[in-house]
Amino acid sequence: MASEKPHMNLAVIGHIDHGKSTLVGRMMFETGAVPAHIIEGYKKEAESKGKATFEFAWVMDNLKEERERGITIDIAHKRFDTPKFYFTVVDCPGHRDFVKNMITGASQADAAILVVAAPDGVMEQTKEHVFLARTLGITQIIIAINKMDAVKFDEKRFNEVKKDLSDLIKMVGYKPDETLFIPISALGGQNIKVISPETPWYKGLPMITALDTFKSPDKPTDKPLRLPIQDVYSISGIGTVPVGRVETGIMKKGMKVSFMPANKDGEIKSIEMHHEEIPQAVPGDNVGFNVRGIGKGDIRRGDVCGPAEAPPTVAEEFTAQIVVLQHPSALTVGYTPVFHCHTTQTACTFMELKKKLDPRTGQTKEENPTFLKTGDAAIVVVKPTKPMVIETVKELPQLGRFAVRDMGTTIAAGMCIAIQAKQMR
Ligand SMILES: Nc1nc2c(ncn2[C@@H]2O[C@H](COP(=O)(O)OP(=O)(O)OP(=O)(O)O)[C@@H](O)[C@H]2O)c(=O)[nH]1
Ligand SMILES: [Mg+2]
Repeated sequence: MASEKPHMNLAVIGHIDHGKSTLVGRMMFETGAVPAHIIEGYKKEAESKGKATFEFAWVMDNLKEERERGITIDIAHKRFDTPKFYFTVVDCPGHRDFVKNMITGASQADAAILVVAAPDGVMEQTKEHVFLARTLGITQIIIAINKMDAVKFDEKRFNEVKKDLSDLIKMVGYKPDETLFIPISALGGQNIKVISPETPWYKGLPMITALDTFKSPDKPTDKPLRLPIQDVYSISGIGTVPVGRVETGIMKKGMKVSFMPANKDGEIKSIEMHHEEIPQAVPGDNVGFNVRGIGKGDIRRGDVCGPAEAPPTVAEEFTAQIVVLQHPSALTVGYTPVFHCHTTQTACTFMELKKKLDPRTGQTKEENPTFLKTGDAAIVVVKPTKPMVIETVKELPQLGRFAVRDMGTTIAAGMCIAIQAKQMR
């Protein structure tokens, strides 16, 4: 059954072993999404395998290798409810070898919890994840200062870590004064559902209540329609039926639409969702629709449907801010990997490396660098090898973010900040 509550995709990020999976397991337990006997079972099994204290993490870490190594490798999706929202939680791995999986997780998220262990404080992947979260467009973040039991629930240590984190998040553009910092123990359960007597000095909200301070992701219905095509079917007696998810705007029956970069026009005859005809589709709706004037061969996956009077933007070139995650050597002008953006996969050439940025601060480190390597953030100019729709993150964030892949790995992630549009008509 579809829930009546608004839906939020929540990423849980932070350095390895800081307790992300344990926190997610704990929140699922406290909200009733996982029953006590399951945790009890994991507890016995984990103890017998020399992995005591991992019972909550095991709710998330289902892979055999994850359990043996006691780390998260791939992202996992789980659902739980608070009074206001239903959350799909994406538990991200903290290990540096699995940052690409963290990116996939973060790119699906509306908000994030950053988990930082009180004994360690800010570590390498704390910084990296914060920067990536910001680059990937996560604007809402709550900070959990975890393992407070391991520092005897000491207010002084909490304030030290909070201070370092405030400096860090401020550098990438989050506002520390508007951010909640919560002292918790994911393992012990303190300040998760209710405020614990162990932290009489803490005057804020417990974790689960704090989640309800997030603002629901707005349904961008006031923007022009953008529906990236996932597939195109030809159904006898009906005609051409493209399918896809409405990212922005509203699709209505009778509407005149354009498909770009195919540059084909048509009129919406009918819209169907879950095998029922509907008069209009809004952001988040996965629909099939029948268009008058379009043949099956005219459009394909990666084309984007928009209103005829405000068609999707086809880029001649675009300027992007990227973060290089993993490149065996150096990324230079002329390099042509595949950009994955909405439903399109298009090879694009790096035309210009404009500036290298400090990934921790976003400040310019070098003008016109000759190459970029793993860990670098940069502003670059990119040219698609064939026509492709992309929009600026400022106008239509849903169509402005991308991942860059080559030979089966994610090389970089980024967002489009300016477009030199191609004249289509
Ligand atoms: N003392 C204490 N230990 C904790 C707490 N939360 C988690 N841990 C322990 O920290 C270890 C790592 O926990 P995980 O939840 O697997 O950490 P993670 O951040 O998901 O790790 P990766 O997914 O590999 O990045 C386990 O031994 C947990 O029991 C806590 O509140 N207090
Ligand atoms: Mg984990």
